[in-house]
Amino acid sequence: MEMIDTGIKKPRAMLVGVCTDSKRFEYSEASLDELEKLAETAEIDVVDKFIQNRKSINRAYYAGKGFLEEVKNKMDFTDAELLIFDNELSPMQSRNIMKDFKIEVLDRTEIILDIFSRHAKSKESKLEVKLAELKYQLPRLKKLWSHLDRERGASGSATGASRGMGEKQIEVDKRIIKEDIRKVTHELEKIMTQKITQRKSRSEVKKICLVGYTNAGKSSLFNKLTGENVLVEDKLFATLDTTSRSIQIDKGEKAVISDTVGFIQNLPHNLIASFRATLKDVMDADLLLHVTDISDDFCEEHIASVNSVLAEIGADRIPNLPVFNKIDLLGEYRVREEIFSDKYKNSTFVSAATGENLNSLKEMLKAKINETSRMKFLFPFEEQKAIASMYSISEVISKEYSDYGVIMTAIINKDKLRRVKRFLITENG
Ligand SMILES: Nc1nc2c(ncn2[C@@H]2O[C@H](COP(=O)(O)OP(=O)(O)OP(=O)(O)O)[C@@H](O)[C@H]2O)c(=O)[nH]1
Ligand SMILES: [Mg+2]
Repeated sequence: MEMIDTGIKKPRAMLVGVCTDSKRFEYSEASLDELEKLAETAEIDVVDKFIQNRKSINRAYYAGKGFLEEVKNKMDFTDAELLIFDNELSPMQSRNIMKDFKIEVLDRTEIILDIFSRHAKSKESKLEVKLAELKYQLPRLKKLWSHLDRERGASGSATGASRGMGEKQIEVDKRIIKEDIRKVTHELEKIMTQKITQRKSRSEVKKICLVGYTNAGKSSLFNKLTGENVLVEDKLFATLDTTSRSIQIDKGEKAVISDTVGFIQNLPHNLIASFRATLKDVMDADLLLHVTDISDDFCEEHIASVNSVLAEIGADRIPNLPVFNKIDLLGEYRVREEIFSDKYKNSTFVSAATGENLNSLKEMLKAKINETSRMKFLFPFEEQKAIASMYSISEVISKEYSDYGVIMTAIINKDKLRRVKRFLITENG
């Protein structure tokens, strides 16, 4: 579809970040560049950006008051109406800045939520974004209604018996939002249940999932591996909905591979929690392909951010193959490839753009996918030794108690299976 210029002016914004560790100044700069890219994806014009070096975060304003005054002057001078912070602001901080500097304020989380709501296509991801938005709003209602109390302020009842109008309105709104959260959560639970039923019916097929930092090239690799044509864009969070396709791994043997939402540093906790249905595909995978843009100077920080989200959703124990993408952009930094191949076990270096080394990636996939399996075991309670041994011979994903014994789901190497095979209840648990 062709973009039509509606003539609507994009909001003009300035960006600010705070650096509390001077050794990490370059990283703060990279983070602010990333915020600029996020803002552009959210259709905002970035006029200028600033970083303040300070010992610690200002509790009331996040950045220093004097620094913000200077920025406010620059905003007036350039007709910028929006100030965007590179971190999540507390409800109090954003309220104070709006009130005392008379400017519109947004934070990193709100920009990410805005992009997510623009890019959500399926019923599932739309509900997930809605849930994250509601959870973000709940503690921030005061921002919208405190003016009612300020207006009435002086005329307030001296008996102290009545609360301000704003206060009452907040109570009403809180109730509405909580009710909405309940409804959306219920809808998502239904989707989760459907997913679990669907999964059972195709559980004999191995599942591979592409994970990684946003813009790393996951969708590009997905297309190369499957011959599909999912959306690839030089934008952050181009993919929000999971796409799965079956691929041929070996003669006659098939696996399902999924392309899914990317991660970013400081991904709001609420957003991750709200994306449980989408991230279920990651949690259920037998093998993760962790895709990283090796041409980015901060790619190791990206790997750490992705790993921390994986840990948060309990997917950090799933076998994981590092895939370094965009080697065509390395130029004189080709040496990075050598350093990383020593540092990251089983890593592959590819270019989804030129197709370089994609065959090695397929070979690696073939070798790895059959090495381990996700299986379910039932141990009678008296088999304490066997239960304990599971932690050394496999990656235990879950452990539950039932009337018959301990049920464990674990990812286990084929050659270790012999020792606990008699407790096996299902393959691909
Ligand atoms: N030069 C080069 N560019 C690449 C390569 N792989 C992907 N790209 C570009 O990188 C950008 C992001 O690619 P995507 O495949 O959309 O990345 P993604 O990881 O799916 O991103 P999100 O869905 O936003 O998380 C696009 O502009 C791609 O054309 C590569 O190997 N080399
Ligand atoms: Mg993508």
